[in-house]
Amino acid sequence: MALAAETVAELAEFLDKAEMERREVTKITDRYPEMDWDDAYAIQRGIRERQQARGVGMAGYKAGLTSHAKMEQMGVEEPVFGFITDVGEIPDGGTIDTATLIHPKVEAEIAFVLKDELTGPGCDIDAVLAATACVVPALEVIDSRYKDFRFDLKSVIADNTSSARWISGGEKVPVAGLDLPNLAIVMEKNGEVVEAATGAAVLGHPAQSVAMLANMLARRGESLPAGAFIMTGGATAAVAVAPGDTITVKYQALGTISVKVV
Ligand code: 0L1
Ligand code: MG
Repeated sequence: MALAAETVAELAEFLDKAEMERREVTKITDRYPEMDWDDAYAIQRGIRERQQARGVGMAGYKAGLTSHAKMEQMGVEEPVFGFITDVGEIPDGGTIDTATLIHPKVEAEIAFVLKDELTGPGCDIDAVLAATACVVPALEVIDSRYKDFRFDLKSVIADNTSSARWISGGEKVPVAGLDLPNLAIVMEKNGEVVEAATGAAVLGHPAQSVAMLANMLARRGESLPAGAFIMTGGATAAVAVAPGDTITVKYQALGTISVKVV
């Protein structure tokens, strides 16, 4: 690690408060260009510990930057990961309250629920599918704390990969018989189609995202526990939303998620 423990704690407080006060900030590597990957994840962990200390529960994991195009754009070979919380959950049919957010965007995802623990290294798609209880459709609301979503990778990891809210709904479907790479997803905003994708947009197969997450956690001595809920990353691009919008996402074989924006 390149940063002192006090600096890591100070940056976790800075980003945690920016989220609570819905205040845009500039990317933290401007002030600390020497920050390394371990520092970035340590700051993210510091945010998680601050939230847990005020009673926020962890609801699961999220992978981000899981499309090859986005990884290439950012010059990385692996996705990034973060956490989602119980207070960030919005029910299907519920509302995204923009008064509590900075500049929200929504992206359609496929989520996995595990029945068995997954441990890396060497975790692969077959191991993920064997350990999966079901898949469910999900919608992530990202809301970078950085002004105009301007960041570099280390800054965004520290900022819990822009995590803000999440919605799950539709059907809980066992993986057997599902063709996840070819599963079609269509996002409508106010009745107009704005995004369309298939599951293959996520690393060729959404289970690959879970496998990579298990392998990345293994390097930190962690695993994905049985029962874990994992959002595998945006299959569609992220779409900006504003009060008055209605977002509906239709997932082949998995049902529909709808949310209103106020
Ligand atoms: O969930 C995501 O893919 C977001 C990762 C962070 C980058 C962003 O805010 O677009
Ligand atoms: Mg996402």
